Amino acid sequence: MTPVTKPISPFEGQKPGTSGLRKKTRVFMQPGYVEAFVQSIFNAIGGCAGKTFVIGGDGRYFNAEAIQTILRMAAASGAARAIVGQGGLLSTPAASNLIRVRGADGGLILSASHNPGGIDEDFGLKYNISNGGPAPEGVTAAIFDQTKTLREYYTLDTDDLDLSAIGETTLGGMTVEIVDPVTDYAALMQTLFDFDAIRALIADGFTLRFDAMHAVTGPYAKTIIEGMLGAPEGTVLNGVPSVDFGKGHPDPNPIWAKPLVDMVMSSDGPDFAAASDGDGDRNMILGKGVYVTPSDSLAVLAANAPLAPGYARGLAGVARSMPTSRAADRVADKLGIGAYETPTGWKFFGNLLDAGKATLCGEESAGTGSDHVREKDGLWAVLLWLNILAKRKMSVKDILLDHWQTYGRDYYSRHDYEAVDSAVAEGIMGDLKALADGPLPDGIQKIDSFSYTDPVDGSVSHNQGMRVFFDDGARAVMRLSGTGTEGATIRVYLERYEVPDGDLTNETQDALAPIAAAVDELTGLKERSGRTAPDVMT
Ligand code: VG1
Ligand code: CO
Repeated sequence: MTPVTKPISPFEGQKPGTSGLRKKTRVFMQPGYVEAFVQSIFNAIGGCAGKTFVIGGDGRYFNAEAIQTILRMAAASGAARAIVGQGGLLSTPAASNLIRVRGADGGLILSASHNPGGIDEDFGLKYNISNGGPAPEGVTAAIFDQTKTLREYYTLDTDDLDLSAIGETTLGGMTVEIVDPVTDYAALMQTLFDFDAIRALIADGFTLRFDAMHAVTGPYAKTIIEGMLGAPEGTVLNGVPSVDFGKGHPDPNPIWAKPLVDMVMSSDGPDFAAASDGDGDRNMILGKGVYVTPSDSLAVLAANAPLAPGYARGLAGVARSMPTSRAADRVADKLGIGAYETPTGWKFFGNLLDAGKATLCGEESAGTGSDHVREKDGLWAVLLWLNILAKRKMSVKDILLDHWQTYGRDYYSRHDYEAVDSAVAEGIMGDLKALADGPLPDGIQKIDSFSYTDPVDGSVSHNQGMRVFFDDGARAVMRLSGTGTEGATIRVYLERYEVPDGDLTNETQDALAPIAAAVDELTGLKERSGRTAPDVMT
């Protein structure tokens, strides 16, 4: 079968954001759009000859079609092997794992993660490198450069492959290997956690629910939680992946997973509940009567990780994205290990993990992970929590309270203003930046724009969010989302520290109201964006 060369004109705006290229599904469905981006990836990485790629996605609308296109193009460009999740499904952490265990050269992951799916919703595509992690900025910049000058792409004129049957087949000169998406991932989890202890906890009457939100983690959670750990059938909710995620937002936060939150807040609710997002890399943790903020979850996991066999030797360091609360730093400080602050987006953790500087990483956006893969990992976080609960034999609420009594509490919340006019949002951010040079209003100690120098390769990333430090130690951060597909989303991150013997059980929004008001006064956020309140508070 001979490869065919087809002419193509560049598409505007194929610039990868925080996590790959995300656009409306109909944008991706334009003739040649996927081809242009995929060829740009292949060109940017120096071609495909002899390479092995892992390919899979979260199962959203257009997932299967995009995979067929990628397979034809990879084969036409001389790739040796494509490892594809059965039915085109692979969670993001499972794809990361497969790249690593199979020694693949890279991976193409089809997902818009927590964004809704469907023909009128969102689609996404990102490239991961051979360490299993998202392409770093140098690579995404090279891909974007290619998209601007692309003139042709290579493909085969063939029928679609059947992705439903496990086994090997060929496409041109490329071997296509369809694998069970769960097997290798489940085996990895078994090496990290004390499955016997968790199984005993559940057998002892501990109750839990896992909401897969109609997204990719359903099959993973069923195999691991209901199968290997023996939780009763029905423990996994919304466990069958659907192309439009049941018309919901597959975003595991108290807004979009409200039914689960309501369940654990009721008197006859389960002891533990969790949810994950479209592509399975995010997690939300709940205990009876309590929501654990992602920032607190990272800190609690860091303090307790050695209770799990995979981390028994202790942690090398902990890394968090800049907007994530400083709770994890307090744990690192006490343990005498490194604490790292990176820009938003998992790609910035890759070097720290590869260099063995950080063992655990986390983001306030419900992302936690470790050096077991190079992506955040929703189910991994759930299993680590279960392992800790099985060992400590305390409720989630008591573990959290005990943590605050030891380290103090970082009251934390993120307020999102969605689909704001882009020019207005840019104006708000620009004006805040101009304020940084002072004179500063009363009560504010410093305003700066966060820049990051990677401690491993020295690369520098500027403009990663505005930070406002208040005299009393509180902090607010503002940045624009890099994953949205409509207008601009302004994210405002608020935090305030309370000492261990202080008032640890305030209502979060009450505790942060003065900081939210100060941000509004400083930026004119509400008036300028035309909102009276945030669209989402997590
Ligand atoms: C958001 C989160 C960020 C996360 C990214 C990808 O980015 O804030 O922490 O890494 O989504 O997560 P932004 O630029 O919209 O703030 V996922 O699970 O959507 O791939
Ligand atoms: Co995700």
